[in-house]
Amino acid sequence: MRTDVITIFPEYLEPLNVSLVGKARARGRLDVQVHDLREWTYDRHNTVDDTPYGGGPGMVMKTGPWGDALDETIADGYEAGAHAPVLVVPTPSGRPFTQELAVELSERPWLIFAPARYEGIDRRVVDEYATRMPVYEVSIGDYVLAGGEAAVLVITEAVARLLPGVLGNAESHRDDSFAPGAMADLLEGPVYTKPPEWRGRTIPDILLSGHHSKIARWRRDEAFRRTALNRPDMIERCDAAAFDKKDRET
Ligand code: 6GU
Repeated sequence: MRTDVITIFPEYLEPLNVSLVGKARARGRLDVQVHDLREWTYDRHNTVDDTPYGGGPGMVMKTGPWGDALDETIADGYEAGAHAPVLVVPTPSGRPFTQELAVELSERPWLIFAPARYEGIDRRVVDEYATRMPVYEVSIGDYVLAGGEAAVLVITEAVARLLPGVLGNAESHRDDSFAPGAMADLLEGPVYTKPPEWRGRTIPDILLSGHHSKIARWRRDEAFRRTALNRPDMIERCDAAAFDKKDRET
């Protein structure tokens, strides 16, 4: 996969050199190109924003730098052999970023991120590129960040770990909270490792029993409990009949 990130804070994307994403890049599974939006400004002050039409607080990012940056980034990507770009615009007014959307994006060969600062990007930029490629306006949650760069980090990490050959063990995302399949619709429960006792705290006996079906049942009960506590909305949406069926099986 190729990703391009166009930003006025290239150094904000430094964490993409670290940990799982850094390894995916080092192994050649992911090519990340970070670009400074101000390279596409031609005035003395490298202006990227201006006051909003219609008045109001804050500043709006200008069409000119974004259009030139996107055109050149797209042309360079094609030149390098990339194809089928999609534009990802992080914004608190976008659709929710979910595991399902992470999977969808992980199946694309080329993502171009356009994170905004200030009050956002002039609408005409999204409208223009939407005629040329799929555009995903994405929010990472119901709160307001100062800019989309942190969202680019979040989305890139969620997507990169789904790429073939990035996680050591393909099983590693089978039981993920929000993964379709085994523990679908439940959050993950607690986990333990050695030593068996720490500061007087032991681990649940069942985990030492070697009784695999009972352990699986216990894990599911714990997952259910944690979900009920932290995400009651997910319990309301879940399929109670499917749980009852599984309980009869185990
Ligand atoms: Cl993607 N951007 C900003 N600025 N704030 C957010 C967000 C994105 N998602 C949630 N809040």
